[in-house]
Amino acid sequence: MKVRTDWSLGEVEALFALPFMDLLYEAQTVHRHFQIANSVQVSTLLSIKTGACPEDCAYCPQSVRYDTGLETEELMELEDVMRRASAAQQAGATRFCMGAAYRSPKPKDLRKVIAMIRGVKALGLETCATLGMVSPQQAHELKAAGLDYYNHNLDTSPQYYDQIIGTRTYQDRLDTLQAVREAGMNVCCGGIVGMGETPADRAGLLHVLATLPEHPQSVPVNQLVRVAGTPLADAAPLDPFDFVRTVAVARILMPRAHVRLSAGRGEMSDELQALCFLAGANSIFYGEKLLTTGNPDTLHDRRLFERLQIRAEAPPGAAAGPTRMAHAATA
Ligand code: SAM
Ligand code: DTB
Ligand code: SF4
Repeated sequence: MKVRTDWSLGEVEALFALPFMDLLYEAQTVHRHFQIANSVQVSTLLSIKTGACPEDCAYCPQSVRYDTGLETEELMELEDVMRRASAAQQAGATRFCMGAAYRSPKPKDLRKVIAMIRGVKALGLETCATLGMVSPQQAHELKAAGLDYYNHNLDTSPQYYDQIIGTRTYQDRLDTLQAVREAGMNVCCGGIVGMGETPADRAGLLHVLATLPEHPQSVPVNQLVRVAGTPLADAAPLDPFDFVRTVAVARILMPRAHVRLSAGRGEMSDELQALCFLAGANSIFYGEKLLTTGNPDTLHDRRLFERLQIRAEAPPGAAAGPTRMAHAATA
């Protein structure tokens, strides 16, 4: 088994076309070769700047163009972010991801975010940020501040992209990913399923991700959270097995990546989540809120890990051994 970046679209489509059980068997086989079985990485999200975003992403409650009733919030103060990061760490998260509803960060905002990154990093957490488009210069500044991961999603296939976003191009996104990669940061890049795309679009998205010059280190697979007021509020629900298929194909194509079961867990049964773990998902967002929408309650997640005998992945550099997730009421 080797890691490839030369997948053809036909090969990706053929994986999607496999009988469900054959696909899961192959995904779990790849998983056990490249990843630690029964271990799931735990990240916590915080929206450090909420709403009033000038972009028009059709799925997003934070776009200024849609009336979703969301309360907008200016960039948070450093001390508040630090309090939330400490709470997330106490609760067992090993990575803290700060999200801001920007098209791209302005210099004065970037300076403040950089102070947050330094602070969170000093706690011993892995740091992640998602701030929209960044230039090569900004990517270098973020790297110098100690940012471990930058999240920037492609969201869907190149073909379907225009139906979802009009204010920035696919190439803009690829340029940001290149800037992040060349600055030496880990890339966190995935997409959303359940936006009315076809199976060919899901294959198209994973094909682009798996043929980047280097695979993203993290691949979030989000299920659309349908938010009232957004253009996708009434999108037809996805067949849950198609969600699982997407996770499984991501695992097979990008064997070393952490595949994250991201948005949408709140609407998934425990059994469906277990199938996603079997398909190769090995990261989740833990904490009762994503950015603006809900996530499963932490007690429920801890119980789920116990019931499935899943361990929370130890932070990098920590002594080997099982880690436990604690109560995250304040995270
Ligand atoms: N503004 C920045 C950007 O777009 O890159 C960072 C924040 S943005 C909210 C991060 C990601 O969240 C988006 O790329 C999208 O994949 C995901 N997302 C946003 N709204 C979502 C929804 N309703 N359901 C699922 N995923 C969503
Ligand atoms: C990602 O792929 N999913 C997260 C994270 N990256 C930033 C965001 C999910 C947002 C879901 C909608 C919301 O809570 O606003
Ligand atoms: Fe803005 Fe990001 Fe939401 Fe798009 S996904 S509207 S860029 S916050």
